[in-house]
Amino acid sequence: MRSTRSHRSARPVLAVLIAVIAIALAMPALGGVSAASPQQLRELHNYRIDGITTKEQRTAIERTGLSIEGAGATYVIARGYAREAANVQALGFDISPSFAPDDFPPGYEGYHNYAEMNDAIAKEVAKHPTLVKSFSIGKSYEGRDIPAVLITKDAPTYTSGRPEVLFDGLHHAREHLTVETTLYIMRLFADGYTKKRSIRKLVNTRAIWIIFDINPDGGEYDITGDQFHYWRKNRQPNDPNPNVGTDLNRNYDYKWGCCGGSSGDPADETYRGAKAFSAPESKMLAKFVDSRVINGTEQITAAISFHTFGELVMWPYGYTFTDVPPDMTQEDHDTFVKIGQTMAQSTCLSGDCYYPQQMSDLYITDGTSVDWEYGAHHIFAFTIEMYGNDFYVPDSVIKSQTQRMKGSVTYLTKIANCPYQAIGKGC
Ligand code: 0X9
Ligand code: ZN
Repeated sequence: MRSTRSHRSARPVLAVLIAVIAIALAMPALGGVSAASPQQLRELHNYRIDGITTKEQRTAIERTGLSIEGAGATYVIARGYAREAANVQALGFDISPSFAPDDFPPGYEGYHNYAEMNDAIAKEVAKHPTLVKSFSIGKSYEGRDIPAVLITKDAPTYTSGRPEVLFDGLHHAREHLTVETTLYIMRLFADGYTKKRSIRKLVNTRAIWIIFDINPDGGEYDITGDQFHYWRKNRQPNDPNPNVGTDLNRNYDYKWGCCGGSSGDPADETYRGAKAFSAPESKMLAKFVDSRVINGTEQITAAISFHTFGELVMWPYGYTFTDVPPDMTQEDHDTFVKIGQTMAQSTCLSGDCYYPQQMSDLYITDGTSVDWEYGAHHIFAFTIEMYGNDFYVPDSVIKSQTQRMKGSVTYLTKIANCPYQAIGKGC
């Protein structure tokens, strides 16, 4: 089935121009991005084309220049350039990006790569179809779905009416332990429903949203090849600058780039992007949170964004050293501190406890998800920096270190009906 890529005829300038316009128009369907970047145009990609059953169809695909690498009963996997994919689409075929699975090395096999994470989610939905509903909040830059679940007692039909919480993982590609944590949270609530009364009560009375992996392109890139890449950002090009990636946790539209807590240089690890929400991944998370505003009220009242490492429980703001700036009330600050301290206390393992502090006590950041969630939506949102003295902790610690989050997760979910109860006040 493998074809050669040796003979290609030169195209007249006009035909190339038309092809580039066609690709730009086709890219949203193919890659979930608004236009093909010059870098994308130069790179080879894998595609899946569905509804392919005949030799005539396969021949038509090969004639566009795409190279068929393998075929199933009703589909083919092909490799080639975006312009060729656009030609296939123009012929009316059902073409989408396809990703070769990458995997964790020995000692880390217990971690889930993107495909394994999706399988784990699908399995949990199959196990508990009335409690767990899975969906995608949108596409990453490279076109991967950003998977999410809703967990509540009647998830498939739930629309609103219960206090809601949000847990997210993998803003930073190399922080793989956070995907394990979001998967753990899913099982904690879904599998715990029949086993533990306190969990059942939470699932019956709260709506729990989990966004497992907000940076799937970065996460997969980080595990390609035979060594970890220490990758942090997403995989969005910054043409014509050759450096790839935006730090998703500097790209949110709250005090974006305000305060020296991010970089304007694409070469830097904390590059904030060309503008707020220039990265599709942060934009999709925000769009999802925005979508939970119902009759003018944000339904999500509390959230945790998981990162590694440092064993910290942190509250907003990151953009200023001031504890109670004009865009925070004293009451909210006191509530943040109390919840943060309580969550930190619940993490103690052999006398080792996470440390509670304001985000800026670590360093100033601007454009973080948590600043945006509180600043724009008044969500009691926390950053938790999990266990580790490196990003790549062996899979032997996954169980104990994800379970260590149980107290924080259940406490925050419990008080989501009125977070001010943490300081003895009502709502
Ligand atoms: O810098 C970040 O985005 C987070 N740390 S990490 O090592 N996971 O990259 C911290 C975000 C919280 N904000 C502040 N500490 N200011
Ligand atoms: Zn991080």
